[in-house]
Amino acid sequence: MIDLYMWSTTNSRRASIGLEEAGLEYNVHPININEKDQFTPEHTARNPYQKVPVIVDHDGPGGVPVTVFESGAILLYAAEKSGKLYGKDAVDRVEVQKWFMLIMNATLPIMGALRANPPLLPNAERVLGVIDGHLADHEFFAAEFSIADLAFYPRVANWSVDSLALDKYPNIIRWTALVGDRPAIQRGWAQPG
Ligand SMILES: N[C@@H](CCC(=O)N[C@@H](CS)C(=O)NCC(=O)O)C(=O)O
Repeated sequence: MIDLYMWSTTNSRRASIGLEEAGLEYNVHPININEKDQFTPEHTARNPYQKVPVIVDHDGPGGVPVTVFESGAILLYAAEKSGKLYGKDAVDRVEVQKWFMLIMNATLPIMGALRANPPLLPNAERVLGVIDGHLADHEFFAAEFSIADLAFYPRVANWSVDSLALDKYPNIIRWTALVGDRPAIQRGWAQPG
C-alpha cells in the first residue's frame, strides 16, 4: 500500500492523478500547508525540503519501503511500478521522456514564476507555443496517454494568472478538456477530499 501526503495544490494533485492513472492503491494523508503541517518533524523526515507531495510505498522495489518526494519523481515511480504511462514501446518512451522533461524543467518553472515575475511572459508564451504546436497534430504528448500528460495537466487545469490567457492556445484547451474527462483524473483531482 502507498501512503500519499498531499494538500489541495497543483503539485500535490500531480501525484494523486498519477497514482489513479497508474491503478495503484493509496491512502491520502492531508498535510495542511496553510497550518504549516509540512514543517513537522514527521513530514520533514519524509521530505527534507518540507513540501508536498510525498509518497511512502511500504512495498517498494524488492519489498523494501521507499519514500519519494518531488511530483515528477512520483510520476516516474508510479510508471515504473505499474508498467503503465511510460510509452507504448522503447521509441515512444523517448517521446515521453522528451516532453516530460520539457514540461518539468522549462514549462512549469516559468509558469509557476510568472505571477511574481511578469517579465517572464515571453518565455512562457514561447514554450506554450511549442506545446500548442505539438498538440495540434497529437492527441497526447506521446503515442499514448503518459506521465508527460500527467505532468502538464495540473498546471493548466488550475491556471489563474491574468497576464497569460490560455485561450490563445486552442490545442492546449482541447487537450485539457480531453484529459479532464478521464475518470481517473477526476478521482485524483478530488483529493485530498
Ligand atoms: N517541485 C516540487 C514542488 C512542491 C511544492 O512547491 N509544493 C508546495 C505546494 S504546491 C508546498 O509544499 N508548499 C509549502 C511550502 O513551500 O512551505 C514538486 O513538484 O513536488
